[in-house]
Amino acid sequence: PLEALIFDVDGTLAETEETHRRALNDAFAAFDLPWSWDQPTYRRLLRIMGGKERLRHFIEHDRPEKADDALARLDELHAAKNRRYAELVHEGGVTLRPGVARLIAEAREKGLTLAIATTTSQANVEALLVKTLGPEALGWFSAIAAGDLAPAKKPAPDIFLLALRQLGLPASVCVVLEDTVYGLRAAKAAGLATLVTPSFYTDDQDFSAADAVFDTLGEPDAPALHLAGAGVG
Ligand code: XBP
Repeated sequence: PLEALIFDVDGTLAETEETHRRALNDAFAAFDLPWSWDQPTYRRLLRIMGGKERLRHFIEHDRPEKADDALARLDELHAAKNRRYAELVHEGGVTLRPGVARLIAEAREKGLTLAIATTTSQANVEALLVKTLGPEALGWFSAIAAGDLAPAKKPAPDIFLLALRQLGLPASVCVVLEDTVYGLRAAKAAGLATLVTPSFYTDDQDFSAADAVFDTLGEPDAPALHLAGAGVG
């Protein structure tokens, strides 16, 4: 029987990657780096999971101007990007994807356990949950496996195995919600059933290994539907 839902964060709970990209570009400017990542560049770099790993890959492989300066300040640069990301989330720049809030509410009503397994940092996860679901939401998740708690990032299974250890549950009673093929591979390698909702940057990926693929977890927000239904026509 199903006992727990394990959520990925970026792209699954919310379309956060454009906010990460904006925060990165703002951090580049703040560090006097004459770089700007456009959407095609970011799509290419998203193959590398983890913000810091992605930055390092860009610096070492693309060799942009001021590469060595940036490499020496990589930790600082990534921390500045995450501070900016938290600010943008706090300003309301990110909303949950359709159906996410409803699924979380229904899961709680049914007594299911909730968990998170993500490549992004704990601070980024908390900023998103607090802003979109309220401060009490932090207490709804029995496990938050995030960022560097697992040194090997997705597609390695480590972050999901960590979430399972924190929950004290076997993979057989959990379902993962993911949006990337790297997350799907990681979850599958941990022995977990996986439902995929492709996102803005991942809708061209191969999800044939998924147990289910849905466009979204639910219908567009009820108020919008209601407004459309009550249209002046
Ligand atoms: C997605 C990622 C993250 C974000 C940026 O992780 O790879 O790196 O793009 O966040 P997931 P950080 O889908 O597992 O949530 O800069 O904090 O890594």
